[in-house]
Amino acid sequence: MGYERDDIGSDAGFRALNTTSRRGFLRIAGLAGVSLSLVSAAAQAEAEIGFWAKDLSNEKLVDMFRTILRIRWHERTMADKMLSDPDYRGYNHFCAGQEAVAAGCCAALRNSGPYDQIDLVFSTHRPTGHAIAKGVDMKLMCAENDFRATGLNGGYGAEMHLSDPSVGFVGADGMVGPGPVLATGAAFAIRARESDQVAVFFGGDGTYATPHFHSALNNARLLGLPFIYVLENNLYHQYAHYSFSCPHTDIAEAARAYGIPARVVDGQDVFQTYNAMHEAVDRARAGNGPSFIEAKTYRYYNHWGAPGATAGELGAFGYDPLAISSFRPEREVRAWMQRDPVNIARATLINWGVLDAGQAEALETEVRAEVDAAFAWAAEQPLCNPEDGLMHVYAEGRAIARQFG
Ligand SMILES: Cc1ncc(C[n+]2csc(CCOP(=O)(O)OP(=O)(O)O)c2C)c(N)n1
Ligand SMILES: [Mg+2]
Repeated sequence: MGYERDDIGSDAGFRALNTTSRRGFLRIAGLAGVSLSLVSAAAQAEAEIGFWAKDLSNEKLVDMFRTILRIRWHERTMADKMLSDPDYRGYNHFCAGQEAVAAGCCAALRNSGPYDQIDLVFSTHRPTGHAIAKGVDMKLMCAENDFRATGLNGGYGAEMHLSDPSVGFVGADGMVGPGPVLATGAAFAIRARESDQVAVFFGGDGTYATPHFHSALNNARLLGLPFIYVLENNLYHQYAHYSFSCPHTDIAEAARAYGIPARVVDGQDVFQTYNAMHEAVDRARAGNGPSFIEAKTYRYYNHWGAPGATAGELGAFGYDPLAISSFRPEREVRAWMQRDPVNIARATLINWGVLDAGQAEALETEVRAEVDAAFAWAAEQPLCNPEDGLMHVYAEGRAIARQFG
């Protein structure tokens, strides 16, 4: 069954961050690569990964922390709205706890520029963290998620159909499975155009047991595509532990079977996810084919909505009333919350002398104000019309029957 639950709380790396100077930490990091606090023996054995984050400017490092905070406060504000505002209509698959995967991976991508040069992200049914990290406008996303006509996609897409080509966020996808096939198709087009873009798919541990996982990886390897599969292993698909559908402890092993370089990283540490993604992006842009990153992570709330949660409090505790085949023990949720991506990023930056505690707090206050303003703006937007739900579904006017063009 996955990696041992006891390992989850044993965060030697986080302790190292707290007790060593930046220089000392970097020396250890240089020796140990990404595997400081890592959960997988396989990952520790492959500690040759470069520690790219040490070369980043302070501004870029703070920016990654800001992204984590923006995702986190978007999550918490939305959960509180659901629990306390009867007029709120949005639904959500919360990603609180998983922010460092989206933030670190997207920080290594090209997120602005013309559509034929920007890197592309294909997301899942749990898309809001990826969307924020890729640069989607938070106000427009808040309006979209609440079915407002001025939202990102006219208010008829909402959370599971968010899409913003202007930042290379191709979109969320309510179907578990097809995403990597779409992304490898895009990667094929990128290669055909001789562009140096990369196509990235974020997918859960639940995607392992779909045929798309295997065919996408197989074809990406055979064709040497600029494709990166970021697998967010949060241990569960809906209410079942991933060991119900996958025989591997590290799903990365499956990618290796297709001949694809694969890393297992601590998904709670934004600098580890950044490092692994940096390496994968370099490989893809150089024409050296696909990569696979498995980020071990955890979601604090339940599968969707915020069942079990309390307004103003982070996490859903206790027995999940919607559980079918399994449930998440309260102790497991609390253990993962000890390795919170916000705290890890903040502690690292303070330890490195990039920020002091006061500056970190001021940044968080600023982000909370931004998120509050985004939700307030969205709440004042006009609602969409129910009939808009069929917009762009059918062709307008006559469609001429034809075959082969
Ligand atoms: C083809 C398909 N089957 C079933 C579902 C219902 N469903 C929605 S999310 C989910 C589990 C996904 O688990 P995972 O890939 O681990 O992602 P996570 O929710 O943990 O982020 C399932 C089965 C679906 N959306 N699509
Ligand atoms: Mg999962």
